Amino acid sequence: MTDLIAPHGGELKIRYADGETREALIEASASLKDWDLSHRQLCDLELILSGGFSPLEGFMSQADYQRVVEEMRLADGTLWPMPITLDVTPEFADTLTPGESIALRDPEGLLIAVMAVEDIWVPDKHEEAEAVFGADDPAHPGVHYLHHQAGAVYLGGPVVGINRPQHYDFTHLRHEPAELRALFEKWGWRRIVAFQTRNPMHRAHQELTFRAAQRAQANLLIHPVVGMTKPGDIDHYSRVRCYQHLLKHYPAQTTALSLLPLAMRMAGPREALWHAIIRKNHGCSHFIVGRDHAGPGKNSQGEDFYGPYDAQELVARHQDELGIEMVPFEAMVYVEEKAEYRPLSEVKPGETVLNISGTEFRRRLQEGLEIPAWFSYPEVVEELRRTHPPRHRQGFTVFFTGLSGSGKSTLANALMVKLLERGDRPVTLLDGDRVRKMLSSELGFSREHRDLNIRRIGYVAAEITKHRGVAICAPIAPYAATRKEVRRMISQYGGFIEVHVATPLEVCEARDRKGLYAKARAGLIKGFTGIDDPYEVPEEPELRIDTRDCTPDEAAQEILLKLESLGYIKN
Ligand code: PPS
Repeated sequence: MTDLIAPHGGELKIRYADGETREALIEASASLKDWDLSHRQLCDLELILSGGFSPLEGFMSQADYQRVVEEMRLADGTLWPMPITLDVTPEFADTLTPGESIALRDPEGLLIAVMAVEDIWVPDKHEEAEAVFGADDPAHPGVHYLHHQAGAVYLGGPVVGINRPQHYDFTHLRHEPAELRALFEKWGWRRIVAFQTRNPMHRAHQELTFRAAQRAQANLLIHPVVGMTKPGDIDHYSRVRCYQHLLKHYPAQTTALSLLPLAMRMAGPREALWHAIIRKNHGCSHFIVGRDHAGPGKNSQGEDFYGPYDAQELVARHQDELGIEMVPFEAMVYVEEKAEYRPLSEVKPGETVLNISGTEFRRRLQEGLEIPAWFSYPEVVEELRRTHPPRHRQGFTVFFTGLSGSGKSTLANALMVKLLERGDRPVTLLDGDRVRKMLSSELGFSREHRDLNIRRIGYVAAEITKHRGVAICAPIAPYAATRKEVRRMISQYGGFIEVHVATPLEVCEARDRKGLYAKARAGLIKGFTGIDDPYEVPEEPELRIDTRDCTPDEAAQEILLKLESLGYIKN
């Protein structure tokens, strides 16, 4: 392992083993317990190993963690605002004794590092949320992750790297801190200002970064996060293609693009401080902190978690010991009369300011509306339109739910035929009975089996939706929580329209097409939905249809109208 001295302060703790040590560790790992890293843990580990998180030498000990949470400092007093811990399940933790080493593996089983477990403890997550995120509010994505995804027990201890985490995308744009520092030296870049982003960059960002570089008399490093960002963000593949287009709009040889495999926490001020330290480790001398840096949006009360310039204030307060200089920037806005961008405070009275918020931009993309040339570059917009088409070109799922005999299959078939008649997209029908034959033939009707069945349907429908087709599902799907899960799985790729086929039990039972209600009443079938197994009525479906009130044709028309009003079909 090598420690490099950075041109802008601090040593780089590179944690990869080489030669004999590596061979010996690989051999020893055969008898170690394995921990399969989550995506976030893999991102953290990659930056620990490469020195991006210097001076950390592993996942934090309890003493480091505690002081970081309380004071933003490691136990030795070094400024470090973010807990970096290895969270595991209590079951796994119970098998360990302090002093033992464990093998850290990626999802494919590749050995990434060996960790010497020194500390094992149960953290107070409420305290962590309050201190690190400023609120124990699940509306905060970092807090949500902490309570719902992170394991209950933390492990701390140094790590030694064996294999670099594998990346197959944009490999020419990925640089470890030492590589970036070497490139800066080769290019003769002495002052470098880094720009952090998790979003596509438009003209305002180009203006802001260009001005920041001028102000700092520095070269510019566009350093976007491609590890984990805020759920719902635009995927990094599309973003990187946009950054590549944008690069052409800077003067030649002044600006570079490099991708950072960071898992963001959206912790606003603390996160800004952390981002600055990471950029220092990557050899940068300056770091841009803009308005609402790493802001997570609104809290449960509908208010912003942090003030717009809280991040700048916190970084300014620690400027002297940071070893990297902040370049604070306020929002850049477009002044219509002058056809130019300016910082908000430089707008003169009477001038017209134009701005399109991120939310408004996404709406315009979704609805295929105009995005003006003053806002973004045509190549960038075209790139985003290609991967984020308007709703009428996205896929969607119509998810029928209702009692046996309520008419789900009839409606699903009628809808399928009408959509096929239109010919806009390929249509797949995942009818309850057919799914039970083709995907779930081994399953019965216990709660566990029903859930598994619905999850399988959700998975297939999500894939179809992702590929811009139409999935029509028609299972009973009696449990609200599972339907909600399926909605979440599918909505990230396109539309999810839940249709409650609300035909009352008496009517379904009177119809009893398959004779199953009679059998259920006679006790010949156990756990029959509506008889001796619950059906949880959907609270807010997109549509509720009672088949007593309309023909299948009318019901299908009603669904088509709904799809039209939501923008998924266009006449
Ligand atoms: S679930 O709960 O969503 O997994 O059910 P699903 O896959 O849609 O399967 C429902 C069909 O299976 C028949 N069947 C039962 N339904 C409910 N409860 C029990 N115990 C049961 N046993 C068999 C029934 O014919 C359902 O068909 P539909 O088309 O809904 O009438």
